[in-house]
Amino acid sequence: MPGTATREGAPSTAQSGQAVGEFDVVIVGAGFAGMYLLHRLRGLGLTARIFEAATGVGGTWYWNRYPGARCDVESMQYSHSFSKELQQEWHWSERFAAQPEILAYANHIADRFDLRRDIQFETRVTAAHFDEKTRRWHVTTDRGNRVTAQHCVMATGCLSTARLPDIPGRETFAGPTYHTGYWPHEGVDFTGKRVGVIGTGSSAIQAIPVIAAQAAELTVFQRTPNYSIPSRNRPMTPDYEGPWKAQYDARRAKARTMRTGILYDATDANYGVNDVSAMDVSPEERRRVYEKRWATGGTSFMAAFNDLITNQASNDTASEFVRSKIREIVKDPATAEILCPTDYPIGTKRICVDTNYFETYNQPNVKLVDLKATPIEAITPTGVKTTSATFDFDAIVFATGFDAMTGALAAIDIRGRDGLALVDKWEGGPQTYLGLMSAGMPNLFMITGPGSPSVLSNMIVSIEQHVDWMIDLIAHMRTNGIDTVEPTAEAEGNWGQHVNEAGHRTLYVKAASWYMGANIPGKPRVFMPYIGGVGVYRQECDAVAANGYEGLVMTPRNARAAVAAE
Ligand code: N01
Repeated sequence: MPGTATREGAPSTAQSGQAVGEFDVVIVGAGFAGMYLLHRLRGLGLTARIFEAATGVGGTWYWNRYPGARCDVESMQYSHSFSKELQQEWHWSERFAAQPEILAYANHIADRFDLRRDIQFETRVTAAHFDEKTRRWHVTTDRGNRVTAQHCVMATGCLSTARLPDIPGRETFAGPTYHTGYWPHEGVDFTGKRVGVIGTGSSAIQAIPVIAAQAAELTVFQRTPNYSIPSRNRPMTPDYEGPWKAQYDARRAKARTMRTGILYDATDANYGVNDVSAMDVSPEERRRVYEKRWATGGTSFMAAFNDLITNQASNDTASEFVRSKIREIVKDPATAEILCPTDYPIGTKRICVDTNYFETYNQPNVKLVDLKATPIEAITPTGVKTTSATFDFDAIVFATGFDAMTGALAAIDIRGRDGLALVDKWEGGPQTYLGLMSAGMPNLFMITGPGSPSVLSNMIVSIEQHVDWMIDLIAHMRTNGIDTVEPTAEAEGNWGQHVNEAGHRTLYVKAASWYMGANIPGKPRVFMPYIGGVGVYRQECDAVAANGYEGLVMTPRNARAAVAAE
């Protein structure tokens, strides 16, 4: 795919022990979603095989090894709840764990639950075709595997297809280039180097302070400034960890009912969500609330009032507060102004969380280039040329994001009934039922797919909910002799409308964000995730199941014999 980065590190020879034959379920991806699904499928006594492109487990945490990478959901909550022993035994060393610790956790899960024997690494699934006669998926890989399965599950992640921008001359740069999403495993030493970073999203905002601490000179190329809140990360203490572990079941249960699947403050009566409009309090009270949230740190800033994402006037107060903080922190007024976002509401592009991001621009070795004023013309063998200057670098870092939510699915040749290609069906934007299935694609599931809360939520909470729901459905099919399941076109259309209407009731649609597909030229502008909230969404999924899997068509096994005999 043009403009898509290639992943490094995959060996050119096929590994031994390739999967052949038949499985109940083929899973694509060995991140948290694929691994938990495999574990649950074994519990049902089903055979499953994961194909994973990487050399190890961990998904996004395997690939995103850039300096400063860490999660902005607290580790006590960005972790699995399905095993009481696991959640009691595992110790997180910080409030927000860094990438190596999260990857170690993923590896621990693979070992603890003996998952590796059913995972084939270094193998990319290239195609999945539904065979109408046998009602099985035929899955092929770049290692020459040809396997069949009753079910095929895309556990491919929402932010797994990295994107390199189509800047003229990109290939001509003589020095090394890196993408944050495919960072070399051995790390990169920028000591004494002149480094250019292109992009200022969440990844860049985490990486820039760390790179600036090493590099001789760092130049940041910013097209759109971002709102960022300090993380206030700190070491885990027994005082914090103890109550969480003692009350894990109750707290996890509560988190599942929240809009984002997160308890911002587990000890607060309202769990850190201030159920008051920003317009219903005085300017002094608003400032007090924002100051407190700023001091607390993290994404709970967006829960400071209950209408920041729906009411422009309320949002304006939060946006202005963050701009005032940027102006306070950044000493050079001109640089501060360039760093202040002004043309979209706070939170409508993914809110960023940082450690010393704005402070970094006070360092003498750090420069900011405003691409709105002076766009990049080209990348040259020696660096970057904008409309007003040339910059020489020893290395360039692309922090330019992902083909989000649909990119990983579009990279696989997925064909359902009558050869229907998923990419053709989704030409105008993704169409799903509950973000879990798509009409015309029997027995094909997505975990945290478009149309589900996914990227607007604590991903592990959403992954567990999707997998648990899917497992119940597969068990129901087995018990009742059902061969295939797929949504009706009507149910899918209604769900799509519901997702769209929910998005348009918010300010999210005002930003040119990757939520809207706006970062990929030519991608349809559709608000892809479901903003209804994790708690509401769970109720909706549970109601579908309770109503006999409303909206899904189930074909019994005996109908298969009839088709085969035709
Ligand atoms: O990617 P992004 P990301 N010339 O798409 C710029 C999650 N995440 O990897 O906004 C110049 O946000 C682009 O500019 P613009 C999180 O969900 C989580 O940073 O298009 N610049 C933008 O500044 C996050 O949202 C965590 O104008 C170009 C940047 O590149 C998601 O991953 C940490 C350009 C891309 O930002 C993606 O974040 C990290 C061009 N041609 C990531 N093309 C945590 O949990 C693009 N840009 C903390």
